[in-house]
Parts: sequence; C-alpha cells; structure tokens
Amino acid sequence: MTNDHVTLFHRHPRNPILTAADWPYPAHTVFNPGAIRLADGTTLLLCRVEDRRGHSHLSAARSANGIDGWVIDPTPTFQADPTNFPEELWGIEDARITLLEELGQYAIAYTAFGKAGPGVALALTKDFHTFERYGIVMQPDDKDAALLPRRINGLFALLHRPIADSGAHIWISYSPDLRNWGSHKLILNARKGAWWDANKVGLSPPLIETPGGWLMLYHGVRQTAAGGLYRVGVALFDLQDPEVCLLRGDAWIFGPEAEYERAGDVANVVFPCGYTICDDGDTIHLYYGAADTCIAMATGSIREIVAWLRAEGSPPHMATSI
Ligand code: BMA
Repeated sequence: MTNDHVTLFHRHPRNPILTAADWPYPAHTVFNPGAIRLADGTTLLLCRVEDRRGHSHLSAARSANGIDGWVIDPTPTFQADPTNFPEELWGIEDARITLLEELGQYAIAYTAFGKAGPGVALALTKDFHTFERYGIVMQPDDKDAALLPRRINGLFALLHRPIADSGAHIWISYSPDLRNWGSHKLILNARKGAWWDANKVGLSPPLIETPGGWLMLYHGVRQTAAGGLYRVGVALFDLQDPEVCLLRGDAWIFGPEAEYERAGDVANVVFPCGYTICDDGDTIHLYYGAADTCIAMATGSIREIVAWLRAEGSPPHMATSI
C-alpha cells in the first residue's frame, strides 16, 4: 500500500525565504505576509513583524523574482496608531491585499488587536508608503478578512471570520462605500467532530478568480491535546454570486510537514495570507507564515487545484453541517 495523496503545493527548496535574521531592524519573528505583484512585476510582501513586546506591525519586503533578493523597508512600513485608532492598541496583524482597479488603489484588510479583541480594519494605499486608514470595519471578534477585487451587484464584498456562539465560520458582507457594511451571510462553516477543519475556519489569501468560480484557500483548525493544527483546504464559489459554495474539498491540501512548519513559536502552523500569479496565468506562489516564526513559499497550479477539487470535492450540503 502506498500513501499517495496528491501534492498540489510544492515547497521552495530555499524555504524559509525570510526570517527575522533578514530584518534590517530588531524583530522577534516575521510571518503571515500579504502578497501582491506590483505593476512592474515586483513581488511585494507585507509581512507581519512581531517585536519583543509581542506586538505586531506590517513591513514591506520587495523582490524581483519573489524568491530572493528581498529589499526590506528599513523601518516599519505600517504601524499601529493606538492614539487615533484605539482598536490597534496591541498591534496590527495578518494583512490581505487586494488591488481595487476601480479606485486605482490597493486595499489592505488587517487584524487590529485591541482591548475588545481582534477586529477587521481596512486601509488603502497607492504605493505602500502612505496609507489611508478606514479604521475598524468589522467589530471584534473578527479577523481573516479580504476584499474581492471588484463589486458584486454594485457592492464591494468582504470575506471575514467572526466568532460567534455558533462557532468560527467564514462570512461575506457588502458595502457601497467600504465604510458601511451589511447583508452579512455565512458562506463556509467549520465542520464538526473529527474533521481536520472542525474547530475553526478562516479565509487564507484573497479569493482567486478562475473561469469556473472564485477559488478559496482557507485555513482549518483542529484542536488537539497538543494545541491547534493549522492546515489549508480549498473551496469554489459562484463567480456571480460568491455566497454560493459550489464545491468543497474533503481533505486538506497543504499542512505542516517541514521542520520550519512543525517547530517555532506556535508549532504545526501553515498560515498563507497572500499569493502572486505568474505570467502564465496559472502558476501560483503561495506565501505563508510557518509556525508563527518565519515566511515560506510554495508553488502550485491553479488549474490543478481546480481539477483536484472537481474530482475530490463535494457539494457543500453533503460535506458540511453547522
Ligand atoms: C490565528 C491567527 C494567526 C496565527 C494563527 C496561529 O488565530 O492569529 O495570526 O498565525 O492563529 O497562531
């Protein structure tokens, strides 16, 4: 008998590609980067940098090939501003970046961590040097948010993960102006019992637009006696109506295996917050935090992931129940 599960993401041999040792100023750990390919092809990672207070800020690292030769901002790129935004008292974390062509700006959805708990905040930027804060858009406890790149039925759409009594599930909400949000709807739930994603699910990077639907990579958490296991699964949503989940994979497709994912500040965590897509329109570079300690990259094929989902996934009513 062979243990022949399909490998959809291939770790880069030079992983981890960025660690705190690469940082131009004191940092404890660097992880969970948002990612985007700029107009000139440069890969920009907006990395979560945790200092020795335990507070995080975001810093940009740029590279021509997205693998090495990183140029890291010499000082923090985007820091908490607790005087004006008290919800950022304990730092800002886990950026997800979306290019909003309509506004000609990048939208950054990030976790603002303050006394009320983690909430979803939004900022817009043209250049990753100056930022316009929109403040908190989803009240605590809520995180793992990203915007869709274009309006759906005339409205901006935000995926996010509130925690409620019913559990930690993925929701979608809509807004005419990025400030006022409503029409909230649960779109992907944590499964129960023995499932790998039984205890929490949350969006990982922003959705990927494919001809067959919005491809979602999400993290699922299973609580064990040794702590949480963070793995990545996949689901597909209707292009016109992203509330409709078409398919959901039963098995996870990427989980902690390498030593740098198995050991660190928080063991057994792979946590992607961003990707870039290469010129072929298919090859994806998935950037992820490993064990809440360093940054790694894995390469996959969007077509292969969708094909796997079509072969192995189930319509959600069969696989899930709240
Ligand atoms: C989640 C987030 C991530 C973190 C992960 C594992 O809840 O806070 O930032 O990587 O836990 O600790």
